[in-house]
Amino acid sequence: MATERTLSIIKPDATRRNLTGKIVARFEEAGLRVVASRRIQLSEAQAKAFYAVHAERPFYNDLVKFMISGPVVVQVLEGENAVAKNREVMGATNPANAAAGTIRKDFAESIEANSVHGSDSAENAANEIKFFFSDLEIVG
Ligand code: RTP
Ligand code: MG
Repeated sequence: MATERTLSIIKPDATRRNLTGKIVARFEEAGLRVVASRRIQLSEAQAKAFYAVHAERPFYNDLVKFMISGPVVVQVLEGENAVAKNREVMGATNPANAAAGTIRKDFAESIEANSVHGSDSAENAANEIKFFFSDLEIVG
């Protein structure tokens, strides 16, 4: 399996509770490396654009509001099988269904305030990484 990159977001519920370091440690312990990182406040337009694939879903407006409710940490994670590995470490979308030892099981507040985002395919990862970072900002 070749080295892969994925886009991770530490969401506002987690930055608010000062969990950034604890969450990054989970990724690092799983063999993923942070090769780009920035703490930002998303604008409404940015959040809407980032989640455009969910525009028709009933939770879209609430999700956008939540994602702009505080700072987020956007990161590129690199490693073997990074997309799948990251999602394994994150756990299921709804913390009630997340496996023991996953980030969402241990930290998420609800299905919406679920602490982390991770790209769901290599193709989406490439687009999501481009959304936030230029090539020069990613140092592997
Ligand atoms: P993510 O994109 O954040 O990594 O999460 P995911 O793939 O596990 O979940 P997805 O279906 O892509 O949904 C994106 C985010 O929308 C919020 N959500 N709320 N209220 C609801 O029923 C609901 N369902 C999803 C969550 O914040 C989810 O992570
Ligand atoms: Mg998703």
